[in-house]
Amino acid sequence: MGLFDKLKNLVSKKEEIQNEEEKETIENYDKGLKKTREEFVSKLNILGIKYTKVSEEYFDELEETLIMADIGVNTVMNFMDKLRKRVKNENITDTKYLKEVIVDELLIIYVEGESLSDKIKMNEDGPTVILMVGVNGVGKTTTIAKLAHKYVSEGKKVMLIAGDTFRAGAVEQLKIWASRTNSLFYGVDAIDPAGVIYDGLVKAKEENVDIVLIDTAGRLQNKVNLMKELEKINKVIGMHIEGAPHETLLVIDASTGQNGIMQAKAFKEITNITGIVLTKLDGTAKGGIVLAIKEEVNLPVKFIGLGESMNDLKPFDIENYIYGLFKDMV
Ligand SMILES: Nc1nc2c(ncn2[C@@H]2O[C@H](COP(=O)(O)OP(=O)(O)OP(=O)(O)O)[C@@H](O)[C@H]2O)c(=O)[nH]1
Ligand SMILES: [Mg+2]
Repeated sequence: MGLFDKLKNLVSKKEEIQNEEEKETIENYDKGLKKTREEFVSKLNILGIKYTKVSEEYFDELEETLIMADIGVNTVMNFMDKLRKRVKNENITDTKYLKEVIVDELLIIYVEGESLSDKIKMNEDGPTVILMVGVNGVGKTTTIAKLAHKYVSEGKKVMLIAGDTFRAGAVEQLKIWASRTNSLFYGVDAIDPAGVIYDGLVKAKEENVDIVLIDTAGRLQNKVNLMKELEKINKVIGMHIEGAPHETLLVIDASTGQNGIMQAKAFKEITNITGIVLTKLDGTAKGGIVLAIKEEVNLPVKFIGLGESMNDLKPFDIENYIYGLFKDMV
């Protein structure tokens, strides 16, 4: 069975799902990826009407469309090479059929790197520590709130630690989120985030917390300073809980496109990032960035932000993503 047939099966399978929770998740993906889908699929359809036969002009415009969806220039180049080869080898002349090949190849980009785990690493004996990093305004604090909401509703005891001691109001903002999500909170207005985290973890252990979410300040003006600060933070965390932090999640705003890719590359150099949270997918047509992260940064996307409400953060799932992106094509 070709991948495009798999897509058709996937779409009908998703549309039949009865389980309330799964249904909600799929609706979320559907809504959250609407802008990308409409932009990308409608362009692809228009292209197919404009050119019924495969030609150089078709390839040029297709390349442009893919780049506009922020799939990433390198990814697009490799992709176009593969596509040209298939067109030649399989004697494809019809753009209607090529559209299926395009979806096929986009899926292959993902299926190929399947070894990357998108699951959160949980600590079996003691608190699981998740450190949230990223430049300012990308959505770190709200993502922490969404994760707290998720874990609390799963019956876990959650604590938020305000490691962002840099921005005025950041501690108070996290405190409000802690109370809204029924989480414990630790934070003081201090100069040294590592010190605050140290004290917070003492309290987390006393309280037998299951999950600790640590907020940090978003600064990348000075790479050396940030590296030193994160080193210090990591050392403090590791001193308290062996093997922690269990996850260091880099938050990226999807609407920043290639800039987000640059941030991922920079952060990867200065600390051990274990996964990406891609926020604000709902507000952008640049949803192709998921594929670019995979190819160009080689880090797993663990969660995606599909809106502003507490339920709008979802574990990244390739099937749901593909459904959200291509459901109108079948
Ligand atoms: N539409 C949408 N908005 C989001 C999403 N995630 C975060 N936001 C919004 O992005 C804005 C910034 O979010 P914050 O969580 O404050 O970002 P931050 O990284 O903590 O920012 P600093 O603390 O200033 O570094 C807020 O208005 C959020 O509601 C998302 O998935 N979708
Ligand atoms: Mg913040």
